[in-house]
Amino acid sequence: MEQTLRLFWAVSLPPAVREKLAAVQDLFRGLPLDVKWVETENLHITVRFLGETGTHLVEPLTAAVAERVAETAAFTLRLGEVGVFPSVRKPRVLWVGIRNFEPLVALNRLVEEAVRSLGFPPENKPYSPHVTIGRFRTATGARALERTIAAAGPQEVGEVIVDGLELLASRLTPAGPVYTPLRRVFFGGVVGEP
Ligand code: 3AM
Repeated sequence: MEQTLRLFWAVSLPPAVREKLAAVQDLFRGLPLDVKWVETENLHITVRFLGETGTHLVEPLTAAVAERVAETAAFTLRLGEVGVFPSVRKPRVLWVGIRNFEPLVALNRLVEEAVRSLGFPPENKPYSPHVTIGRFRTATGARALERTIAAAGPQEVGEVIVDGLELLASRLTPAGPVYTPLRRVFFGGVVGEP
């Protein structure tokens, strides 16, 4: 049987931005929430989740994405407000949003084309760019969460210059996911070490 890996494409975040996102998590740490905080080193922007994928597809996926982003220019993202999916009353995911998300939506479209060309089924929900900072197990503390988000307002998380994306393997463990970068694809189409 061929080995499979749980793959996704993501934009990585520089350490300084991840530290600032950890400070955003700290605003919520004192609340009675039933939440699993994303580890600082794991903070990222998902571009496209692929799921369990045969290892023979790593190279074709990399090549297909490199071809699609050959004409993409580097862009700068501004991170900011804090929000909750699907709603603050039924919290599942605590996220930090991206104010100028258009370039990420365009990038997602290119990656979508690339993965579809290799036979992956279409993503069944619209792409919504964000950084997940916490995952709720239950809705405990939803009211305190709502108040804290309103009081916190937009956060100064800084800017992220995006000049490429990474193919990551996610291994699920009882302690949380472990992400391993497999390939880095730079805009312009160059493939490098992650
Ligand atoms: O960092 P976020 O939360 O945006 O939610 C998962 C995470 O994205 C998402 O892929 C990223 C790495 O695990 N993900 C996990 N399972 C998924 C699925 N079945 C999924 N996205 C879409 N469909």
